[in-house]
Amino acid sequence: MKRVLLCQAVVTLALVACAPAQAVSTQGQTATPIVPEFLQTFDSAHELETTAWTASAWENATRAHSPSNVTVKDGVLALKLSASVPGTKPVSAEIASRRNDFFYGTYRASIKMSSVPGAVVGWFTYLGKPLNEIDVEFLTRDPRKAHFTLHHIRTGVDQATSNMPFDPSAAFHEYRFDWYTNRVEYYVDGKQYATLTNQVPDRASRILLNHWSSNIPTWGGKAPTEDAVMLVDWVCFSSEYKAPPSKLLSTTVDAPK
Ligand SMILES: [Ca+2]
Repeated sequence: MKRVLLCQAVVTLALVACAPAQAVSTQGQTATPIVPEFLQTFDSAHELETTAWTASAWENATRAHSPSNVTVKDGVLALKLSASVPGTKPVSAEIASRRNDFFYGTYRASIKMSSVPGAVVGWFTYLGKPLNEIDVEFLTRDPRKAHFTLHHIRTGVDQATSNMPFDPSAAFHEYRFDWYTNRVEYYVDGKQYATLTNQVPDRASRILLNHWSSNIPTWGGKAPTEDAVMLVDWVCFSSEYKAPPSKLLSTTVDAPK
């Protein structure tokens, strides 16, 4: 009886405490380390959680990023690509996780895109040197097409595209990729759309989300002349491929005004 009570007390802290041991002997093998979970709901503060994220301020020859284009309101993260000003670089928005230990596991984000053409929507893992990157990208000028890409040392080592059966700017949807040692599986709202297997990234990385333009004719196209805002309701990572508990996710369905 005591044992049962103890288990009940512990279960709210650690759901696996009373479960049969799941560990298997890894003697003679290199065990993949369990990476701590990550769940950001943007619900507990009115500003970006700066212990978890950095708002990018870098710029290059073709675009800039402003931390002031990154805001949190009503439980939703907003990444604004500012209306283009002729003769200037597009002012974009990007956040990068401070943690850089994200590795094999499931990555999920609830995103509502802008209907304004000219933006690139990015949801990805990234390590610069050596290059390791797993992308989910959308171009708002061709809004229903998802671009799934792997970069490993070289850019674009594997890729696929899929057409979504809905308008991604009309509502939040869950965009997910599951990273394994030998493949990356892509899902939207729980439905699998693609599996990439060529040169799968093999280094721990950061998590990033961005909304940008570099006026690239063959990619995002000309920067928008009105503000374009990408919304993110929550982001999660689990090295055990678990979905976040639904009770922890907000019921946000509409964009804040
Ligand atoms: Ca939220």
